[in-house]
Amino acid sequence: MKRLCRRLAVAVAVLVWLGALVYLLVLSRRRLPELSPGAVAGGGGVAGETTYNQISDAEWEDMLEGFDERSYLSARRWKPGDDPYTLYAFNQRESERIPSDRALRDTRHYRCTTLHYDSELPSTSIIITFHNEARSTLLRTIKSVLNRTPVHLIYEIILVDDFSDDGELDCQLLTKLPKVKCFRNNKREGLIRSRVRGTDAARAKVLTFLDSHCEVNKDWLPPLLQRIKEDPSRVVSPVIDIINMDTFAYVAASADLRGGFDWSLHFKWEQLSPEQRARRTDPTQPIKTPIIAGGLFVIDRSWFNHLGKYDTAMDIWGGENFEISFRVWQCGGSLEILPCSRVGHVFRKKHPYVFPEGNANTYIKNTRRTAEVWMDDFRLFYYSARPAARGKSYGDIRSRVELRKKLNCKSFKWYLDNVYPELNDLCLANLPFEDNHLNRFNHKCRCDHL
Ligand SMILES: [Mn+2]
Repeated sequence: MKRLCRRLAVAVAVLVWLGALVYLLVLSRRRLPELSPGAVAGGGGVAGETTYNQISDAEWEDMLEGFDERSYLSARRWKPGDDPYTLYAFNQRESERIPSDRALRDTRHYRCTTLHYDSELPSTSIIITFHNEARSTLLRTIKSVLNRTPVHLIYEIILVDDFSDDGELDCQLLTKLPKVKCFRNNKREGLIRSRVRGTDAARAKVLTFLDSHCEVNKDWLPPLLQRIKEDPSRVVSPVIDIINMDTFAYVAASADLRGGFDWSLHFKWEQLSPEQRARRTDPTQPIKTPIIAGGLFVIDRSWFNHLGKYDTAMDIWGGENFEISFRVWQCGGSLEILPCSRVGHVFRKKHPYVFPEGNANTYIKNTRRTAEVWMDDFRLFYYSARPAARGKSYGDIRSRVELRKKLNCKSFKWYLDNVYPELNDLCLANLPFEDNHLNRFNHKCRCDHL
């Protein structure tokens, strides 16, 4: 009898202990979103504005469930007989077949799952700019964020509709989803000015830029926020997985890549060198990168503003990732890719939209501004590699030159020596004779192997 009593007591104790554990677990999951200091409710004319930070879990669920996805997706659907690539340069038909909340394979290294992050991380304003984005991909971007991010880390999701043809609708309808705000430009501004508009409205401590055809993967955000919390001068990006533009299959990208470029300021992914790889004994460690791809990254808001945001005289798309990358490195920050954060992106072969000034002209204008402001005499290498840039107008750069002076930023020589020495080894096959005086920089350009 005594024995039975003791057994019963043990059983009850275990049950109580388990019950308490479950209760605590539920409590921790139901933690209300944090109230960021400096939060300003109401933004004047912001569509769908409420005090998002006080949203309860019940309201969150109601909003998610109450969103009429079917009716949202019914507009501008692919019609049988149409070429599914015409509108967006990816397979629209396939994108519409895939649910907005599809499961994704966790593509991280298994050791990432053992890492721990601070329970107190700063919350972030997620900024998504778009121009004529397919509704299916835009919605999947947002839903993946809502489904795979701890609620309290999302301060708000700011959509900036860069004057899409669809009128007010695209973005307005999405404000029925939790935390989503919508701004619409009344003329085409391009990615750079649209982003700045989004950041000026943002209120969280940290800014997160996402492209409008992405899917974030499991635990994508905490690794990024952790690095910024430890050092706000870091600008961090996830490994960008590939969403196939034909099948929409989600494919893991190599985690041994970093951003690189050549003298024409053409971006490319680069394998880490054998020496760099040998030094990486821990595959979860951040990878320093000379340049970011530009579409997806996270930056402290004060640091972004302090560094001069973006060069808002740049048009439409392209080159802005060089400008911000050089600026971050030369003005005292750093750029890294975090292998334990994964975000998928639909890579396309061409732009689905028009550049009012033409694609090449816009790219030249934007990169020429970058070269003139940040590359010192090394800009001559850029002109040699891109002779078409020589005569093209690039507008007034005085305010950006001022900014560089004010921030007391380092030289491009410093950047080459310390951040991207590999570019020194890249030689110009057709360096014109008149540019031979570049050698006076004692630049160790190894032309002999050409
Ligand atoms: Mn994109």
